[in-house]
Amino acid sequence: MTSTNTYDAIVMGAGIAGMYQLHTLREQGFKVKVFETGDGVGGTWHWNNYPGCRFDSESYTYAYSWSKEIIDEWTWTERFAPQPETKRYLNFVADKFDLRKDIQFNSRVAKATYDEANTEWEVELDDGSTARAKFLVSATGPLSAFTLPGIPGRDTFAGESCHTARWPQGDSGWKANDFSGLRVGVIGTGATGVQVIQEIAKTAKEMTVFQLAPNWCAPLNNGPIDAEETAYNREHAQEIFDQCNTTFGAFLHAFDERSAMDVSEEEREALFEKLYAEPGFGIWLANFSDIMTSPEANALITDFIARKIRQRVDNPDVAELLVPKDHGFGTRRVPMETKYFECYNQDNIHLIDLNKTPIEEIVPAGVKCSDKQYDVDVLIYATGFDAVTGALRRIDITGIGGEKLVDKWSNGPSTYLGMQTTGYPNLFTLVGPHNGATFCNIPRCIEQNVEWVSDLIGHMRDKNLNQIQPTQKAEDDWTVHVDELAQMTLFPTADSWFMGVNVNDPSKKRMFMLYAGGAPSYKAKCDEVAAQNYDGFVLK
Ligand code: NA7
Repeated sequence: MTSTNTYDAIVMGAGIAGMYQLHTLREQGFKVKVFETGDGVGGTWHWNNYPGCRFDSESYTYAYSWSKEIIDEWTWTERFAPQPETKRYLNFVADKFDLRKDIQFNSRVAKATYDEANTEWEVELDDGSTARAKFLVSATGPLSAFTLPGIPGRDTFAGESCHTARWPQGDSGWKANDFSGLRVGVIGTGATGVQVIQEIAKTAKEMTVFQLAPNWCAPLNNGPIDAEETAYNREHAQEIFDQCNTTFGAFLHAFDERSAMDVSEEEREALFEKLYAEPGFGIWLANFSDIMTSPEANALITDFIARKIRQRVDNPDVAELLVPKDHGFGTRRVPMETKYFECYNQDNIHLIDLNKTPIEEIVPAGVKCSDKQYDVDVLIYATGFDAVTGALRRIDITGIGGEKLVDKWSNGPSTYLGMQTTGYPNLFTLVGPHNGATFCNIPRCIEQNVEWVSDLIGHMRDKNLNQIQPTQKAEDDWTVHVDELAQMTLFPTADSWFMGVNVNDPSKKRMFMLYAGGAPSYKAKCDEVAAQNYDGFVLK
């Protein structure tokens, strides 16, 4: 671009949220432009193409619900679809609705500045080109800004290495998931590390896993979806989506209303066993309702999962390394696994406890820990993300009076509904900090976020309004409310990305980053605010 193009709305990011935001605003007759860093649509499912990457949500609950045509024409092959299938799905949607014509790829937004005089945002891309719009919508994803560890010597490694969120393309060898003959090192054992480790274990000559902290993993219990089930899911799609919209996390799984303490030991064990054998997040989200709020109830499921790990891992010393000791089950994100623990029964897979023998440096031949050096050919960083606020922190966003968003949020984010922050009018943060979509079967809540924002923008056009931002009081109250809800749960008892903790960025404030009130309450609150003429916002 040589001159500045002007739109009604600019959307940053062409993942699930950005694609739907583009579609809805365009349907309402707005002129919309999407800027996307990558060279294709799909966001998370575009970038995270490491081997073993797949859903933890039932595929047919993760899909878009807003088009019967999509539901009828798309076939999910597995209960928890692998990443290539999801990427194909999102490309299918982009083609079907001709989304690409309004998406500019390979275009990272570097700066966004609010022009008070014209009540417009000006965005500047990495190449220096600019564009303007009345509304700016961030659809940059809560887990898109990946972090590499600041281990000394990282750049000296002589073999090949990558972060899981930037897996290099290749037709053969390790890039195409064939690790035969190779010694592989993996750093990180979160949800991603677990998925990639269990996949690499199938072909690697040798794998060394460098673990800082184990997580409470549970079986995914994946399987194929046959034609009969596909037909059923299509026919009952609306019921399935409706059911999701009634549950805490907008999954099919709803908490068991009983307390874990109110049933006999036999009954409790029976439910735990049943959930452990069932597909998906049920063990976390269809469990007794107090496992996430009562330390006593949580201790019971924690003990159950610990017993499972000890049963599945042959070497008791290795099993102990895989049993978390510093947090209860479910207080961090539960990685879903398929024979993950059994990997450690293979002679060629080694688990290194970085708490006992920390990494001192990366050297050309591999990883040097305090006791010895591990030589590897390929080094995989499954070290996670600057979660929730990371993508926004990497854009130079300037609001009213020249204030920088990064400065405003230096002590942790503050928002109203997780949708807006005062001083940054007409900027909407889909799946932003303290937004209900952050702890959710994400497309279900993305649709809520997008539709709410689209309705609001439509309302402003109808009423001839130019500007919206929250009152300071609404923002302060929401921030307190989010914290109060979190304190009613056990999430704050664990260090995790939910709590804004990132070992690679100690500057981040420890603060609950999500919304713990559940998807239905969040939606009800957003609907109530809209019905009360956008109570808590100042419109002019
Ligand atoms: P996570 O869950 O943040 O996991 C990152 C992992 O990497 C975790 O085990 C970290 O240990 C480890 N890590 C991070 N930095 C280091 C260093 N410097 N040295 C050793 N180990 C390190 O990210 P994921 O990508 O697995 O999952 C992110 C989300 O994506 C997931 O929750 C899903 O919702 C999808 P730590 O835990 O900090 O001790």
